[in-house]
Amino acid sequence: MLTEEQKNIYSKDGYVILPSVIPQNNLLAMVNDLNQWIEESKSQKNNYGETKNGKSRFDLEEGHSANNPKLRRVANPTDISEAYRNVLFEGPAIDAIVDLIGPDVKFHHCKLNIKLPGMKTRVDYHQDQPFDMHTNDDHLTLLVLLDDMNEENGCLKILKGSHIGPRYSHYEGDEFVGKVSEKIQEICRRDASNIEGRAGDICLMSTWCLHGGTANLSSKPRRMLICDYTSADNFPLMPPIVPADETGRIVAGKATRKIRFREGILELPKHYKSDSFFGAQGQKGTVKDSM
Ligand SMILES: O=C(O)CCC(=O)C(=O)O
Repeated sequence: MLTEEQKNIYSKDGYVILPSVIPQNNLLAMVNDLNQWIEESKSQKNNYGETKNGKSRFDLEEGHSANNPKLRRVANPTDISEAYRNVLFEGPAIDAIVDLIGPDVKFHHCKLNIKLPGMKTRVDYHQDQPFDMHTNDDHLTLLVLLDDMNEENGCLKILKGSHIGPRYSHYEGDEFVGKVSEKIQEICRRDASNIEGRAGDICLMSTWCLHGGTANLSSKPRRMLICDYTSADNFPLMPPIVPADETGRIVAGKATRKIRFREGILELPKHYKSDSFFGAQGQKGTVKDSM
């Protein structure tokens, strides 16, 4: 499905954007479920909904209310929605992933990041693998745009080529803060490229890419689905931070008992207490959410 040029872009930059990959009916079904979850959140004051590790599934930004809903994250929508399973376990996005880390591919976990107009949620620069260390680097993050996304509504930003290294610490002293140091953040804020596109586009990004995103300053929503996959011979070095019912599910090819290792030194994260990584990064949620 990917051209040689697109594969080369992924190798060189650490990510590639593919336009119009998600069929319109799948996109609409996902957006409908999400609209319903936003509607349901209006009757809630604190984070709510159970996930596999006892954390809340629905994570609310500080100041959330019925009139001004601020649902910022839904953990593993595949646990509760067929619409999301239909896109993340089969179909064209999986075909594209197979071209980069296949033929045998495993699902790890997924989440929705939501930036509605007026919300403050931002994402400080980080790499994804330090949250879920694995035995090798055939590990990527699929981003599915559920809305048109650009600088104004808080698009994702990626530092080109940062997947090549170094592997940055996401600690401040002994505390796992889920972001890189201020010095590296500054470089990212200066040099990172905008990931802009239309609803239904996807971006495939190495889990070593430095990336983040500013708040939505526009009157349009910015909702994005984020999903991690690995090659089948890539094994987690720790229990997932956001475990899904289907973590480890083979979505292409076949399973293996053989583990492929990389060389080098990795720094394991700590499982943060808050319901989502926004708490670990120091952004306030509702009172129930311990930081
Ligand atoms: O939502 C965004 O703008 C960035 C999301 C992200 O980087 C993440 O959740 O890992």
